[in-house]
Amino acid sequence: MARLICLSNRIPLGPNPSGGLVVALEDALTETGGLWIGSSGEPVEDPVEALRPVEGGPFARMIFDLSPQENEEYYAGCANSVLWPLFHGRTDLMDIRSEFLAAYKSVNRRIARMLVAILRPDDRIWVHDFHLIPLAHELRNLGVTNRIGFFLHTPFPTPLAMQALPNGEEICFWLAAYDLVGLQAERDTRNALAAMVELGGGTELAGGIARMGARQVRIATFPIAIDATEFQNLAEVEFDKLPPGIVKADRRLMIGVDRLDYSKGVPQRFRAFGEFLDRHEDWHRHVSLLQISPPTREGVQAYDDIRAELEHLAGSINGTHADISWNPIRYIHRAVPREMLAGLYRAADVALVTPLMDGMNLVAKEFVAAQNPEDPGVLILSQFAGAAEQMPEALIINPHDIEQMATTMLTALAMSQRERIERHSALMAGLVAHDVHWWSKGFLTALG
Ligand code: GDG
Repeated sequence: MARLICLSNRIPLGPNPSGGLVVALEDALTETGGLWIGSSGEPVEDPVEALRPVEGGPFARMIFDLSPQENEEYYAGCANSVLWPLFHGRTDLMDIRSEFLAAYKSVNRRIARMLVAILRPDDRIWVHDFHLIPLAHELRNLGVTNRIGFFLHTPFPTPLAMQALPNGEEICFWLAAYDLVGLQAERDTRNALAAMVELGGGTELAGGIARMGARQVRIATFPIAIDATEFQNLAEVEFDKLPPGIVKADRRLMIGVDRLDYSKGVPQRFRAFGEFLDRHEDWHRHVSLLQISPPTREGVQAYDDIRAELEHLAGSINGTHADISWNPIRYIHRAVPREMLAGLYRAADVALVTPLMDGMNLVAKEFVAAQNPEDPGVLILSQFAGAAEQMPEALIINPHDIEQMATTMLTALAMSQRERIERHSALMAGLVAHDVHWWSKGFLTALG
């Protein structure tokens, strides 16, 4: 069986790496004697130009280092301050600098050189996410003819938004160097195909194939997923271990779980909860919102801004409504262990998943999987999460419409048990049928 090589910006480290992608790829990597390659995450001066093996673990891993300058310009700069905002509809936050775009190319070129040194002719290569879009193009330049697939974890912008990037057409050209490009949702696949034609000057052929010059690439939707059964079992066990006081007979719990990122719509969610409390005094002391937002990308201005905004909003809503026995919002700017998270999802009556733009959003799927099927909670889900295409039985909202979100909070809290069960069982059936193993198998089969 041909060896599978996965590449991502960060590699899951530690003796027992965890996380959704590891679950998705572990089988394929171990079965094929495969390999996962990524950056060490610790910048070093004058990094050597060679992949270094990581000891132990269930499958082989190799890492490379970035220099502090590469980390600044390629990772914090191009990836986090240009491509992430662009791909999430925040062109206003893009910090376009020629040195960022140059570092993006040169780092991808360096990774390609290091990969070629260990590559076998029949290896299949699976590249993950926006940090590494040019990689296949750089590999082709070095004469690599292996099958190469790419999966984008974020949304794909419209061709109009792509014009905000000085080298928008180059992105299309880079994508054409892959054999297969996978996207999270149909909307993204439509955008990517449109960009290949409108910006890249390519031609769309039948079956989602784009032709650019001598190359043809298939562009298709592969919605990422979770191991729903495993998560359901975890939540059932962990619910019983929650500290006392989380579940209260006379108080309902709403939960939000998001990396602290401006794409996640948490300020809008807080405002909607404030509006709900303004409207419904009868719910005071009977509902609270637990928001878990571990920090990411600290030091990038837009992330410092969103943190300050959330602290201000939570303080202001609590200041207006709290009393000595009730705080409406508990805002936790720290990561909680995965096990506890599973228990908390199960304890919650309502999940607020309200991103302004999101590739998929796995929190929505985890919340549904964690519920007690006989007395499940209700998922409120943004129409702009890729997950909305697969989860129509959630209460779908527009996160820009604060009034609608406040109204939907009441709908969720007042929903009959029968309706909750009906919606949940339809959602859960979808999660079990289309789990993370279905996702990775689907992509790898299509890659061939
Ligand atoms: C990107 C795309 C796409 C969160 N807080 C804690 C914690 N988490 C875990 C969640 C979930 C994961 O992090 C977040 O996944 P999401 O999918 O919601 O969002 P991103 O991090 O933005 O991921 C996204 C995803 O890639 C996969 O393709 O769905 O659209 O943006 O698993 O549970 N985990 C722990 N403590 C926390 O405090 N342990």
